[in-house]
Amino acid sequence: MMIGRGLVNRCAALAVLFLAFVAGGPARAEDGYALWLRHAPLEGEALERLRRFSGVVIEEEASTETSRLAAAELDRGLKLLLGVYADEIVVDGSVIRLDCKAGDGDGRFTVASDEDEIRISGPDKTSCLYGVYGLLRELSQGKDPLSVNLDEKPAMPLRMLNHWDNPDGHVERGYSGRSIFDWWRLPEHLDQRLIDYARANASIGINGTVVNNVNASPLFLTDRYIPKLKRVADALRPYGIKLYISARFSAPHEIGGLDTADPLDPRVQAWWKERADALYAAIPDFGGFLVKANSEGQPGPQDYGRTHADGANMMARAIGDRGTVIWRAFVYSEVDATDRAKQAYAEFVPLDGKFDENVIVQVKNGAIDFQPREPFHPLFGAMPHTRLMLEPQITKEYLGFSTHLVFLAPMWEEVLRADTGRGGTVAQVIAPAGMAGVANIGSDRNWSGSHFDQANWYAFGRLAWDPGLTSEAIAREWAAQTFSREPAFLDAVVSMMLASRQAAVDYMTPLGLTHQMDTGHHYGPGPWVADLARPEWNPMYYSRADKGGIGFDRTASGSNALSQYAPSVAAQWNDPRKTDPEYLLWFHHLPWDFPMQSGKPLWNELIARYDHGVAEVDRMAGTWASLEPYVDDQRFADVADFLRIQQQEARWWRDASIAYWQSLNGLGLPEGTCPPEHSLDYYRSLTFPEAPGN
Ligand code: BDP
Repeated sequence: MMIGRGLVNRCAALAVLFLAFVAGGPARAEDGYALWLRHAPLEGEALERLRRFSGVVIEEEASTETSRLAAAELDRGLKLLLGVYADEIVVDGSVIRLDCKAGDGDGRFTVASDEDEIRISGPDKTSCLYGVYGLLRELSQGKDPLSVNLDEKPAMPLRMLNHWDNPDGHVERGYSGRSIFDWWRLPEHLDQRLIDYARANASIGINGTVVNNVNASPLFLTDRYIPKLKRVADALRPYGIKLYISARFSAPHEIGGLDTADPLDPRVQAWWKERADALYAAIPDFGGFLVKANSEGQPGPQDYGRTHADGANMMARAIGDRGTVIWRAFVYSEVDATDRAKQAYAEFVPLDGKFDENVIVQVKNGAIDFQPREPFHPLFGAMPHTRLMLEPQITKEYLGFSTHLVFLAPMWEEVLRADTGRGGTVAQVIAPAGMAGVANIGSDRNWSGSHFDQANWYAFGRLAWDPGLTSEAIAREWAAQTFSREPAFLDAVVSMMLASRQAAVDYMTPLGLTHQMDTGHHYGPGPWVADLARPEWNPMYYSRADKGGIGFDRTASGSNALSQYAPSVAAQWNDPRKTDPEYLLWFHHLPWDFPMQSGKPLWNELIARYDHGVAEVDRMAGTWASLEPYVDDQRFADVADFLRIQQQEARWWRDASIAYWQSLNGLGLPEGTCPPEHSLDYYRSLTFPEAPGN
């Protein structure tokens, strides 16, 4: 024990604590860069318990680059948790032992504690990495080191981020600055941020990343980009993360000198094989290609009269057993007039069983597009001979960008737990493949644009590792690591986070309404938009609102999208009187006076929902205001500012929507209801040319 040092430090600690007490809040300024890995110093009993440990020991034979990294992470985390006591050496103290093998498996690990040591073990290179992060997660929440016992393995093999980042640094649907991938300075310069990105991802079990936009530039397939990609892949590898790229289907034609990209043309096949070989020569563990084909104007096999399976298999054969082709099912046609919600199912179900083994089909959570609430996509369960992966959107394109506080875990939990009626829940259907989240990460100092959007990145990784976790558990562990371990803080902030998603649904698109966002940027209300080139780009297409009623009839009397679900699932949504109100207008077109289960007419219920959303946001702002003593100044103020924006904009959503529905139905407002603040013309006149991410 270094007594002199210890004494000085102890006084310093007392002084800091005293100051903090007097000031009524933590003294440290924080900007959010450290994410949930900030490991704020422990206090009291938790600190005393951790101080018994004298160090980290790696078993010699288990020493790989990754386990050395894991040891360094642990050392760093412990130092932060011990705060001013970090340099004290406890003679004969207990140790934390890392004892993992060098296998290439799924990264399962155990953490076992007794009086003498904490032992982290497992069969794989990544076991100790995941074990270290698992232990630090517990310690950071103030748990007793001697009672940490974990035995974990990931629920699914692929836990990926999809970055919609363009080579020039613009991030499509990005609300947190520019891309973190600096292709201009690569390969010579690799930003430290990429290492911190890898650490953050590894800490929540993410093991793959697609570094460029699904609306892909062919540049990523050129020789010039290979060294750049290699530099990034080399940096991510020790953290157990594989690099993938989005591949542009027409690349053989655009950059390969061929006059076609037809997947059945041998020259095209040879081109892809040569490109795959070049990538694998530089990056032996290259993950593979993600492909958006024949969707929203992107090229694809249908341009040559071929199917999605023809296209996917051709690329999968170029890669062989070295990697995976992930083919997106987000398709809807320019010419097909059927309900957009039906089109992916119609195109993909007939191809079930026709995809090669190393192809995965990636399906968004719902059949339309990352809306605040959608029923689960009917493809889940409907392709039993194809590996399906779930694609949720972490970046909040349709949920108020990074300025609205919306915790997305409840939405994903809802989807993962949905029973497909065809052999299991969505979580069970995707278990052989995985989850890919559209990233919300950018160059902003706090990574995600807002402090609370970090929770969505975190929750995505945690749910992909273990879809059985509850939103509440995830919110609690995230908030304890990110802000404060105080139970009173946690109770308040967790309940605020859990209510936030329903609040957004209610002030934006209550009762199963969908896609009412304004054109292009998708920020704010635009329910009146009806003049865009393609019908399914217009909010009016989705609301079907007129004088007589509102909602999209997807039963047998309408588009019959309902028939794409298993009969047992469809049955619960068939009768509007029995349909869960959250999905009511998704499946039914109903008169404004339709009697709701609540006893209110639909019109009154709709207004009550908007009001509920607005009131919830006010409540969130009030909760946050009461938490000032627990949060450092900068982050407290950042969140408070954004909540003020959200309060105004929840009202804007409510008022603009009500004003528009009134212009159609001519109905008055129920007694005691506040009228919209402005005229409909005012709401329609608002434009936002500077909106980010477009
Ligand atoms: C939509 C986005 C668009 C994406 C598309 C996709 O507005 O930017 O390219 O999804 O997922 O929601 O491909």
